[in-house]
Amino acid sequence: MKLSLVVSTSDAAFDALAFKGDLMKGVKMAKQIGYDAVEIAIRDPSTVDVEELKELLDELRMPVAAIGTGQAYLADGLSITAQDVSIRNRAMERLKSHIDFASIFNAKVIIGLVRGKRDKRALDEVLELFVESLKELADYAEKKGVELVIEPLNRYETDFLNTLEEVKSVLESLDRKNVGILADTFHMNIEEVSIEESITKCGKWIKHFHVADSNRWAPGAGHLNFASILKALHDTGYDGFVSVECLPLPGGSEASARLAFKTLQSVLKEF
Ligand code: LER
Ligand code: MN
Repeated sequence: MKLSLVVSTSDAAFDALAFKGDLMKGVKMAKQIGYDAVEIAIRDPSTVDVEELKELLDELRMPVAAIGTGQAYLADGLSITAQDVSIRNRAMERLKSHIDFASIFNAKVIIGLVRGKRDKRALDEVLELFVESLKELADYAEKKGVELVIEPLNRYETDFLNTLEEVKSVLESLDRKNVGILADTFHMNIEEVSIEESITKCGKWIKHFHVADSNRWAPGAGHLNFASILKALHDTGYDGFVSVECLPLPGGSEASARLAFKTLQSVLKEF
């Protein structure tokens, strides 16, 4: 397993990002601390200078673990389950542009907040829209060699697909090989009965992993047991990135990214 740090383009609305504001600065800082890769949260790929970014990443030999898409929902209100078909279509177009972007960097694309909310609609009705949209995106991504990861989110951020098991059952019926689960310790700490048992049960579907401590501060600043969580993940055969997505706490962006790195590295060296 390798360590990645979430960095963001300058117009980030989501605040659980260690390096919000200056993408290039964030990438350089991640490299300097010792991270193996970055994950980039992007509202709209058309706002990013791809050439400049690619040049820097090539120079630093930093791969891109994944592309986050939640800002398309938070800042622009786009959702792939929106009742309004024009919003849904715009969400699909935006995510296809995220997939195009990801294909350049050999990165996965995250479907988290951009799935939207039920907002009092029947679960079946919303899941039907979700599956229809997801199949279209998975087929588009397949042609580009890109994998999608669905992130179970806690109940305070969305009102469907909150647990790993719920996402797993959607994926079992989807019949698409390039879609998996993104498990995030912050959300699991709220929603799962046992973080370790859920990881073990859904292990074969986990294709990406986010870490923050219980308070969404850097790993090491709360009360999650990363030794047993990462051991459970390791035992599933997972060999992907462990990506730090935390608030810039304690001590700001750099201090929190350093603490996260130190905490996780000391756990991972045992495997
Ligand atoms: C994103 O990865 C996440 O964890 C959410 O809480 C917000 O998008
Ligand atoms: Mn996350």
